[in-house]
Amino acid sequence: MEMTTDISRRFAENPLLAPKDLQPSQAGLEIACLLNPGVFRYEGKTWLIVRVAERPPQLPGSISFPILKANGDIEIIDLSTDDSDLDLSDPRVINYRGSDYLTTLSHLRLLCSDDGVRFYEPEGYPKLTGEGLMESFGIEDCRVTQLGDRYYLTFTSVSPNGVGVGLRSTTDWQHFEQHGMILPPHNKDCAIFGERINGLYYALHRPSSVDIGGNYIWLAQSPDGLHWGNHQLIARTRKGFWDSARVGAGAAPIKTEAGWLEIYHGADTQHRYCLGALLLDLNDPSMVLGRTADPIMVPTAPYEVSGFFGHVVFTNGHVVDGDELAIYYGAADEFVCGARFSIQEVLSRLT
Ligand code: MAN
Repeated sequence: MEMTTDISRRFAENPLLAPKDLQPSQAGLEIACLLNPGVFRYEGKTWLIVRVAERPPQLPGSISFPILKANGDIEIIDLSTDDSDLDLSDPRVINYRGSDYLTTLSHLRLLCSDDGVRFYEPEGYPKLTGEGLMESFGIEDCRVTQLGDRYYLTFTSVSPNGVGVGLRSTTDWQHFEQHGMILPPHNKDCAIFGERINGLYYALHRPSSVDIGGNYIWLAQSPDGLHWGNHQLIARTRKGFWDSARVGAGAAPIKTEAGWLEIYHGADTQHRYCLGALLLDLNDPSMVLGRTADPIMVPTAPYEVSGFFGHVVFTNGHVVDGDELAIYYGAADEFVCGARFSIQEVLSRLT
C-alpha cells in the first residue's frame, strides 16, 4: 500500500557511492559504510560532506572497533565474541558490561561534482575528524547551511559522555572554526535555517527523552547562531504510523511560498526509516501548517533494503533548482544515493 505513496524518482546511477569507492583514512582500517551526506554548493560545484564509517577488518571470534584517543590517534578495542557480557544484536552499536560503544568510527569527508551525479575527492581539502572528549566515538551526519559567505556545519558528536550536536564553521573549506557542542546529549539531527527570521536564527533539532516524552523534532532560536534557546516542540512521533518510533529533521528547510518545507525521517519500531514532509509558517516556524500522512519515500530499492543496516532511507542534504528538489541520502546505512522530487508534488501530499 505504502509503495504507491513513494513520489521520489531515484537517480538511475544509484548507488552513487559505495564503501569501495574511497580509500580508508589510514592503514589497518577499512570503510564499512558511506552514508548521510550534507550537501552544499561552492565554487560552481555540488559538494557532499559524507560520513565515512571505518573499522578494522573483522576476524572470526572477535569484534574490533576504533575509538579516538585524546591526542587524536586511533586505538583499536578487541573483544571476544564468546563473552556473555557482550550484546551484538544491533550492527551499529555494542553493549559491553553496561557500556555502549559504536561498531564503527565516523569522520566527515568532502567530495565534489560538476553534474551532481559523479563525485570525486578533490585534493587539498582536510578530512574532518572527532576532536576532544565529546567526539571520541566520531562525528556523523553533517548538515550544512550557508549564511552570507559562512557555512555552518552541524553534526552528531559521539562519545561515552553521550550523543550531542557539534558546530564548526568555515568560509573556504580549508580552515574551520570550532564552536564546540551547541546542544548537549541526547540530541542529533540539527539543521540551521538558511536565513534569519525577524532577526533571529532558527534550527530544528531532535532531543531524546528517555522516560516521559520521546524522539521528537524541536525548534530553537538564537540571536547569534551559536547560543540556542526558546525550544519549542513541533513534531511528535505518531502511533500506528510509519513514523511511530522516532522522527528527525533532514537538511535546512526549503523556503516556498506556502511555508518552510522540511523533509524529515521517521522510523517505526522495526527500525524502518522512511521520509516525510512538514510545512512550517514562514514568519513563525513553530506553527506547523501541514504534515504528510504517508511517507514520500520508502526503502524499496535493493540497495535500500539490504546493506549494513537495511530498510533505511535517510537524508540530510539537498539541492533545490526551481521546482526540482534533488536529495542525497544514505541507503541501508551503507551507500550514498540520490533522488528527485517535485516540490509542488510534495506540498500536495500535506494534510
Ligand atoms: C545510532 C545510529 C548509529 C550512530 C549512533 C550514534 O545508533 O544512528 O549509526 O552511530 O546512533 O549517533
